Amino acid sequence: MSSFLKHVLNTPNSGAKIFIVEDDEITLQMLLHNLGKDYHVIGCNNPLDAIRQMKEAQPDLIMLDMEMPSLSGLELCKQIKTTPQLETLPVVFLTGHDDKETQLKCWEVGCVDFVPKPIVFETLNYRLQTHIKLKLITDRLSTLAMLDGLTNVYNRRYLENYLKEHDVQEKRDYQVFTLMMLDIDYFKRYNDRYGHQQGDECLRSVAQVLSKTAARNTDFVARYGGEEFILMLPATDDKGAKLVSMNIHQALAKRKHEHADSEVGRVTLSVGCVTAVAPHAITPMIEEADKLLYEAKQAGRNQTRF
Ligand code: GH3
Ligand code: MG
Ligand code: MG
Ligand code: MG
Ligand code: MG
Repeated sequence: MSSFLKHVLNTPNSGAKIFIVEDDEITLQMLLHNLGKDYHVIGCNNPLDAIRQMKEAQPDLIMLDMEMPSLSGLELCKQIKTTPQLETLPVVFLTGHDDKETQLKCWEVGCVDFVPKPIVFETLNYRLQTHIKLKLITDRLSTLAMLDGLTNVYNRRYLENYLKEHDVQEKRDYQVFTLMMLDIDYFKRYNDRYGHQQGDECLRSVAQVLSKTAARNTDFVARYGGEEFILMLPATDDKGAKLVSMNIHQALAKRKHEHADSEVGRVTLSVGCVTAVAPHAITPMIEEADKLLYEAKQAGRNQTRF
């Protein structure tokens, strides 16, 4: 088992954040007081404003009172389960009713647990710990599943999902968009001369250069294959693309990675760059970028073809 998973399983609460929606002020104060010792707790007595506050707070777990006059806990839970930033969060209901019908309604709207009132804090704490641990482990695993283990940029799986999402007709972007495919020059020779470990180091360094250069928060870098990367630059036109390309070549040159078996004596990149005016699908842009990358190689490497 990874040390992270062990750490989560053996830590009583990990300072997790709990968001409570409860219209009864006395119950809310009691919850804040009792859970506040072990968790970072946020209380909200207005269910109509809860979604907005939750999005801002990004909690690890949500507790909902069932009976609230302005908006019932069940309705609020349905809203949570259809809000992209919140839908995967564990929801625990608090209710004075523990009959079968009420319980079934709670499960049906997607809760992970159900706590009858009056609240028994000793057992509530154990339940919360279990749900929070599962949530933290799930978060960690989903992050790991989309990152490349060597370079820490997004992996091929993440990229494929992004394409699947984006290439559907109704989701196509209506803004200008730039995509680059980048490939390290003579990397086989690099490995042959400097060894595989230094080759790995070089890959990490190139990935870092790309991440630092494409620094807008909508930009992203993915490792496409062995020594090939893809750069996604939404809302970037051909002028912007030229600038980013120049910055990448310059930033890599600054790192002065020696490569005695290449023409210029240091590690360089060849790049194929495509800018699309909307609407566009991305998959054909990758094919186009691949062709341009091939041209860049043919033309002598260490350059970008647009
Ligand atoms: P070109 O300039 O035409 O791109 O030539 P190249 O040698 O870079 O291209 P080629 O496709 O012939 O070789 C790619 C090399 O990348 C071969 C492979 O050993 C190396 N490589 C792929 N993945 C990794 C990795 O994870 N670590 C290391 N160290 N090397 C890798
Ligand atoms: Mg109530
Ligand atoms: Mg090649
Ligand atoms: Mg190469
Ligand atoms: Mg290659």
